[in-house]
Amino acid sequence: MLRILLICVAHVLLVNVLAAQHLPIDAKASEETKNLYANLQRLSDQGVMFGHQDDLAYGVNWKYENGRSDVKEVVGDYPAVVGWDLGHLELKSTINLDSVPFANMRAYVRQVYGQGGLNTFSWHLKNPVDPAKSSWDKQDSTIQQLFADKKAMRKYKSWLNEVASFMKSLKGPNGEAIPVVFRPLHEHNGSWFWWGRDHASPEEYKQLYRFTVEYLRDKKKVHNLLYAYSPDKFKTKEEYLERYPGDDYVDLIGFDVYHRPNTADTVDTFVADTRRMVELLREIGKERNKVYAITETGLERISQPDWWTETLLPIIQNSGLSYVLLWRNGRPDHYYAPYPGQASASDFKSFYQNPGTLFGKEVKAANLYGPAAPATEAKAASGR
Ligand code: BMA
Repeated sequence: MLRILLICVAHVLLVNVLAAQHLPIDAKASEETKNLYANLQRLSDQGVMFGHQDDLAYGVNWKYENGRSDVKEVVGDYPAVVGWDLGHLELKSTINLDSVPFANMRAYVRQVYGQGGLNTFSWHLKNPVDPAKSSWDKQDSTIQQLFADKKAMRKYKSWLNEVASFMKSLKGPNGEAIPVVFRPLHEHNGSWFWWGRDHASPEEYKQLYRFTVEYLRDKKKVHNLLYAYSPDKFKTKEEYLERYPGDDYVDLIGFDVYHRPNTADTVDTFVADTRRMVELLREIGKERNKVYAITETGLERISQPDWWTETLLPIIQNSGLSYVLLWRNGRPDHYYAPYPGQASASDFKSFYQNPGTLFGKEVKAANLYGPAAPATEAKAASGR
């Protein structure tokens, strides 16, 4: 009797340990990738990492100057997360669709990793059925044609081969593959990309997402990726999950949402609507044991000087989000993070100081790629 009881207790303990351990969908994920995934989960209890697209590559009025970052020039610290885009890698171009040289990108990824931060990748790829056309091609039935047309499929596979070699070429100081978040086929519940809602059925989208994961993971044996699923804004859980490829294909769930003030979208409605989406995401994340994030956001040109503490902070505070990524500082009329002298710079400093936000120094202290230790106070450890 006692023996049976002990076996039962041991079983319960084992099940709990396994459930608590967050494992990526790739059973062969590298050690650092597994560590990263468990640490993302752990760190999300302590604060939300701040991210910025192309942060090290350029900012408002500068380009490709080593060590620079608009964020750092305002708060004295790099973002915790930096986003990159692989668009045009598929064409074997040496620069991406926003002119970032892929050779530089590789070096920036290494820099972020060396600083203990996280890299994420989106991919504004061309249309493999009609490669002259961009991501923004609105041709109906592209996915269906892709699977029906051998030539188009060969093209898509050759593009994935480029992605696979690029991802494998990301190496840390000891030759280890740098783990990154890959967020393919994003904003698919909008219809502005060829993989979008009006151009494909839910099943077709899922088929393409699954194919993409399986090709990179199983065929090309890329083992340093965490996969993100990230539609645009949504209203209900059902809508969010309509095109979800399944728990075996997704590590991180997120969504993209931009603040575009107009008469219908005041600060209050934007905060309330977005917070609601975050709450739905939190529920889905808990149910499916997935890390969750706001994968793109921002107010273009940050015309509201207190946007950081009055709009973004109430959305992300005590949310369990892993990170929030602001879009790129592309041009003086198209930027989403402040730079010195920008109207929201001083408010951004308060946002930085808030205990709920995590930047470069804090993630460095959290050791994202090391064995997942029990929760520690990242803020305290970083000395901020
Ligand atoms: C959009 C804009 C474009 C850019 C694209 C891909 O939101 O920033 O200028 O080319 O993202 O990065």
